[in-house]
Amino acid sequence: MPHIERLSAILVDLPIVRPHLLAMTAVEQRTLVIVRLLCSDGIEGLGEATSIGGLAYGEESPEGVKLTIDTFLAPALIGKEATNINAASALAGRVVKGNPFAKAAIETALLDAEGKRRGLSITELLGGAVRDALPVLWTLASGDTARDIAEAEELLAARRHRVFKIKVGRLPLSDDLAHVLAIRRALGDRAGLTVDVNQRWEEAEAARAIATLEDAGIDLVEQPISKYNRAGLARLAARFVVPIMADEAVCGPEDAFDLARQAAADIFALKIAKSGGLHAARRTAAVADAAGVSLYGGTMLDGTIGSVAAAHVFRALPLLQWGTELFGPLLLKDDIVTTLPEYKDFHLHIRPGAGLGIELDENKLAFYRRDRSSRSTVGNFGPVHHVVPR
Ligand code: MUC
Ligand code: MG
Repeated sequence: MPHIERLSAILVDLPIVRPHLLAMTAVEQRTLVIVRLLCSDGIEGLGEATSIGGLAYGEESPEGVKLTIDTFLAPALIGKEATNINAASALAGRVVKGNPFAKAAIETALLDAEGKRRGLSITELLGGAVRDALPVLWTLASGDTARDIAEAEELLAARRHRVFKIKVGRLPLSDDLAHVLAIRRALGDRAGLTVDVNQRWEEAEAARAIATLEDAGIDLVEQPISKYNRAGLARLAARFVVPIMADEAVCGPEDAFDLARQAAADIFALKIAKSGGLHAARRTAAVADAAGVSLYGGTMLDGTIGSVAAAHVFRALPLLQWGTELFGPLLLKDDIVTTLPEYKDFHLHIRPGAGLGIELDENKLAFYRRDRSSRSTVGNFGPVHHVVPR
């Protein structure tokens, strides 16, 4: 049986197409942790972890993920069987409490390696695809109403996205609502719109704001109040017809169970990173299904490896009522992989192939890794693949 021979975590800093403004932080670039897991049979698995705004959004940073892997997870896992992913995940859970992003990156790499070994995609390892292409929205978060509208128009015309998530919570409530209503007026019924508050409103202002958003025909309201105020989420979910989605509040299956028990959300945003891995995300989804809560395929603005890993899970879910937001690769101005997913006709299509179906671009990795020895590597790689809003 092949064992895990080497496990490394590489910090990579990538430029993005425009700043991405959320309630709690302005994202100016993306830092990814790329996991390379080499097995004794010569097969290498890839994984990725990332965060939004360092520690501004959640409790794990890329630097912390690297430290957790280098210091705790790699020493425990090296020498262990590479093909027994459940045993490796259980061991990771024993030596490290919390740190779901680091664990998800390692489980991704183990599944990628196992898929390559067996000649199967990760979706196939998970039992097969229920759907191939995934609906994918785009987030309007430039911080400027006119620019958001122009961006949406361009992406509608390119048939890349027809649902847009609007980030609010940075501005006074009346300004935020004016921003959403202006986008609604401009796009009319040509696009679906959702709103993500990233926990910023108090319950009373959320109630006022959601009444306006509901009247304006917004499709769903994401994490309007603190993730800790589950009773408040339940009151909002009971009060309004527009569905309330839990994002920061729902990480693993235990959160899903408690939120469902309290009827605190109509929809869960599922993410492999916050669940702690691909299997844990599936367990979270199973709780939602059992409780009658709908599912949405979320992102931490993952790069291509993280997004494609999530796509493999989302393709295999029995139910995925609200599509996905796996647009992270499109936010990047340049990438460190050669195999890019395809975005067309409002859907994400991942490439066929064993494991993740992704190859690293070693030159770009050498250029963008934070610990590169010098800038001597030529960095003028030209534009990436996509129709990119500017
Ligand atoms: C979040 O809270 O949803 C996902 C898409 C996006 O624009 O921000 C992230 C995080
Ligand atoms: Mg969110």
